[in-house]
Amino acid sequence: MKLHLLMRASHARPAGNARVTLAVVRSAAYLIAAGIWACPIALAQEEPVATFGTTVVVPGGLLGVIYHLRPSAKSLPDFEGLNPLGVIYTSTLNVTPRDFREGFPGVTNRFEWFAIDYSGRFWIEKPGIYRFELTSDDGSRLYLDDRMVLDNDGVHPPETKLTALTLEGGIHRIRVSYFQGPRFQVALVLRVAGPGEEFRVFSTDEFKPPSDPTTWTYPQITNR
Ligand SMILES: [Ca+2]
Repeated sequence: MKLHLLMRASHARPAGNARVTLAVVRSAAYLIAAGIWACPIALAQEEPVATFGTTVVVPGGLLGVIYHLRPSAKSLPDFEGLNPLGVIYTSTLNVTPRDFREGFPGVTNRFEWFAIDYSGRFWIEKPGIYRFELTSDDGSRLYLDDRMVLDNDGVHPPETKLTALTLEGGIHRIRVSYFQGPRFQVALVLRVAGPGEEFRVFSTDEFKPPSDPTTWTYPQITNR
C-alpha cells in the first residue's frame, strides 16, 4: 500500500523531475526492506507464512509455531521432534484456496514444505452441538480439548472435512495442525456453526469469555 501510494505521488509530480521520482522509489524500496528486516530472524530468512498470521501478538488469539519439513513429506510431522523456527499470531484461520505463490509475499525460496501448529483457547457461552469445518491444502487436523476431532491430513488439493460435537459451556482448548507440502496451492480455513447457527469463519474474538470473571456462567470449569 505504501509503495502504491508513493508511486501515485510520483506520477503527480511535474514531468521531467526524474531525481525526485527516483528518490520516492528509493524511499518505497527502503520501507519494504525495513519491513522485512523488522521480522524475527527466523521468519526473515524465508518468510513463508505472512498469510497465515502476523508477528504482532493477538491477545487471546491462536499462536502458530512454524516448522520446516523435509521435502517429500506426505503427512503432518511429529512436532515434538522438530525445531520451531518462529511464531505467528492470528484470530482466524481463513486462507482460502489460492496459488501457492500468493501466500508468500516478499522474496522467498520456501513456498513448500512447512508446517504450522496453532493452539489457543476459546469460550463457549452457549453450550450445545457445534459443527466444525476444516478446509486445507495440504494436510490439517483439528483437536479440541486435546482430542482429535477432524483428520484432514495428507497431501491433497483443497479438501473439506466436517464434524459435529457437543461442547460444554466455559473454556476449551483448540489446536489446528497444518502443513503445506508441494505446490501448487495452499489453503487453511476453519469454520464453525453453533446451535441453530449458520457457518462462519471461526474467530477467537467471537469466542471470548466476558471480561469480568464474576459474571462467567461457567466458573466451575475455567481451569481447563
Ligand atoms: Ca499444496
